[in-house]
Amino acid sequence: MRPLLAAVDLGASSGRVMAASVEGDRIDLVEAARFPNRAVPVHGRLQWDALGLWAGVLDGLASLGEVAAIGVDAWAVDYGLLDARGHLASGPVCYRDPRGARARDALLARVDGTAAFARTGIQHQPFNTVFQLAAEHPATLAAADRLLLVPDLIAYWLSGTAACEATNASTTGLVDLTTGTWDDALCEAAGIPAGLLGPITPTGTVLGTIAPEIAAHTGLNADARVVATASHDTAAAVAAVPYEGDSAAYISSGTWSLVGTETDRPVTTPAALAAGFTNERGADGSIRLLRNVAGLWLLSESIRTWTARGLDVDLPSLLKAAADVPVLRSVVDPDDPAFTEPGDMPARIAAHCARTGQTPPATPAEVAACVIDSLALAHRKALEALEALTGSPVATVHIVGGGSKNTLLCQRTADATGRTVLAGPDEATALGNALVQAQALGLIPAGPQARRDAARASARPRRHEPQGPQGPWEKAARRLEPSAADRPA
Ligand code: LFR
Repeated sequence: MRPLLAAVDLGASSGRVMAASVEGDRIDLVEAARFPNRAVPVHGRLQWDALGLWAGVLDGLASLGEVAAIGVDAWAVDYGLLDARGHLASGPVCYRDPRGARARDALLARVDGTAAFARTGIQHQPFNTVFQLAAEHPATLAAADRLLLVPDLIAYWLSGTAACEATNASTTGLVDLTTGTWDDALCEAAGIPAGLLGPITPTGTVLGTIAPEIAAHTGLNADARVVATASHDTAAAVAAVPYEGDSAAYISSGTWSLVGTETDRPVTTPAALAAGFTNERGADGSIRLLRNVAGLWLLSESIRTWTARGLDVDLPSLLKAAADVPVLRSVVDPDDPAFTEPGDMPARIAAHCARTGQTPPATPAEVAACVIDSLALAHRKALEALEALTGSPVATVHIVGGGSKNTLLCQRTADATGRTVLAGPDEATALGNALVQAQALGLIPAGPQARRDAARASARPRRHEPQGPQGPWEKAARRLEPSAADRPA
């Protein structure tokens, strides 16, 4: 029988349990369960429903019968707090909650941000765990025994073992890149009690077998192991990029577009800080030098707004209609803070266009076209900045993740960047999650090369060649320069 692995992949808009069967040097994925996820306002904070996700995970696992192992990945930075008896004392607050931005400004007024970036490699995003923790009431932290990032929390509920997996730990903004351990000075400055953050667990560690109560509840085999896979979803996706050639970059496309490359050494210069790049830990200890671009969140939140108003919008028809809107009719900067929080996205996009002297999109198709072209343009800008930082030209761009199924986005990214785009796998996160588990169990050979070979054997990317001139994209990029935003409408 082929060994079966469960890849639990939790995203901002849905969670999945993927059944991954290992066949020789390749992994086949089948979706066993999918359940919705969203953040909701609770008593003045935007929170995730951790227990709802947990229920979805349990139901998905129950449908599998027997597995060799389970690995959990999720979005980064958010966490739950456990009390001294190991119970959840405080559930995860969503990274889109504005508390982080306020705490960031306060902390960076006391701490040298450039020096902190040089040590941790992590860009000062308002949602970083360090700023979320700085925003907590001291009494909340004093009462907590242990912090667990979201995937570690689920893995803890599955196995009873509290871990702090390395790829996701790096996103907290609290890990010293050189030593690979917590940066005590930053922890102290942010008011984080000693011991709240446990030891960092190497990626691929087998945490143990599932807890007996979980085996009983799900009907899974009692010897199913829980593996600390690359638990940051972006790290898992990057671990499964089927690179062709050396001069390739990746875009992990979903709620966010993570645009970057893999390097041996971090780039923590003031130029990297100014360009908005971050250095996260990869599955093999490599560095994921990347920039967070706001991503398809702008589109999913627009669809949510229209649906709430009773409009019947389905994604395939919307994208088909968007393809017929004149290219670059209007563009926005997806990273404008106005787009961060949940809300009426089409109205905010229209306001941004009006402010920058452009015709605001009026129909859903025009809004969708605006989002797609804006992302393609943002991808271009991020790749140019990446090339400038590393000094290495990028010839090919791998788009992986859910957004790789969006052929319009892939083609426009090829057009905007003037580079070949290789699209897929769309399940890169689950694939990377499963590949790291397979390596931990010795089902495929260790090391990045063997994993890439297995990723290539498991996925066949779709090719998009650039079409049309670059001129209009250059002109559009200028429309979004800071001075343009100040122009009267
Ligand atoms: C993508 C992602 C990004 C991280 C953002 C917030 O899902 O994990 O890598 O910056 O979500 O956690």
